[in-house]
Amino acid sequence: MSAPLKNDTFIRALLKQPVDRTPVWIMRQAGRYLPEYKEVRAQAGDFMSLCRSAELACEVTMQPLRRFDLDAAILFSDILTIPDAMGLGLHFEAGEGPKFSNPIKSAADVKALPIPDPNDELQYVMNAVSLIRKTLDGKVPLIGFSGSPWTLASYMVEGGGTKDFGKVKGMMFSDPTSMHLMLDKTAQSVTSYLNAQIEAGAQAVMVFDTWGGVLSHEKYKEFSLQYMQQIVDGLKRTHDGQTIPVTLFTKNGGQWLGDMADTGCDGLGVDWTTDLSRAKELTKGKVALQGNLDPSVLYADDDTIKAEVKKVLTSFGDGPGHVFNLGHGIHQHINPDRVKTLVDAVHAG
Ligand code: 1CP
Repeated sequence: MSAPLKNDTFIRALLKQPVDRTPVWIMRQAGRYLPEYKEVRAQAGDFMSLCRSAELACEVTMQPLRRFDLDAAILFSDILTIPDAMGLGLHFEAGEGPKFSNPIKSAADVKALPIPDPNDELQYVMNAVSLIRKTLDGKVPLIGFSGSPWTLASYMVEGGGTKDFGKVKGMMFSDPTSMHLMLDKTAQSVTSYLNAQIEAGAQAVMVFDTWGGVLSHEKYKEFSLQYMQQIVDGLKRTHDGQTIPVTLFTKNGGQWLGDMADTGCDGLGVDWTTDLSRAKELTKGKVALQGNLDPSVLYADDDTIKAEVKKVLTSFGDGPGHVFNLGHGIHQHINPDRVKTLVDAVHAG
């Protein structure tokens, strides 16, 4: 048996149970805005070496928890570990973000795609999860995560980041059969990967659908939501006698919050373009809500940050089911002192 949680407000809020203060964590809370992260990153040499070392991944996961009174830790890894394990050859070019040496170009490439074994090619992630969980010793819960099938497919077909999504949308329109096969294989891979993270010690899981919001209404349901539904249906929802909450997040997905709530997930991430009071109406009390401060508020002074935090808390209003977060990841040029202001303001209420 592992140590009981000393602070379970994050889990309770996701299960819509009462809490005595609103829990808070920050998307990308471990990362380049922290000087101590940059030091470890330099020591590791490259980004994937940092992810592959359980000790270093654990160290950078713990860094933001030493500075701020956060209510959850998130595994330090990346969503692109799955395509890497499928053989696409992930690497990071200086200042350019992620790139794949072997992107998906044809129906034959899709057919040949393997479904990775999480306890083989991705064992390094499970090792990091176990070590982080042990190191946390029940301080706060550990979040495991993955990308959504559509978001992973975008990187797999584009070969890296993109502005217009031309290649992946081109494949979606011209060869929907191959696109569905790729999404189905990816959904199977994500499901077994997240279940392995749960077995290794993740106490909640989150699916990042960063690019679902570039799709039309019809295509979102067919090519993104359907496969997140497949994942929600396939996840272990209890482990070690504890409920494992599942959160879905589609950036720019405000109009689909009602459909997302119907998947049977526990929580939904909301970006800053949708007011939380509106998100509550759309989801009719079916799920908890996580968000949704504009990350750029952190460029402002302390008084402005406190006022903007208050507005988010007020927009959620009364009742359980709110996890405070940014509406997307923290920017790399933010001063960490401003993050402390934010976290303390959330707890002050
Ligand atoms: O050089 C560096 O140090 C790399 C920067 C970096 C970091 C800190 C990358 C490369 N990934 C990460 C960590 C990471 N990525 C976490 C860690 C845990 C935490 O939150 O503290 C998480 C959850 C992710 C998830 C991730 N990676 C997403 C989904 C969430 C989101 O922010 O939208 C996406 C889209 C990625 C891809 C990716 N990996 C890295 C970069 C720079 C990117 C974005 C590339 C692009 O703009 O398309």
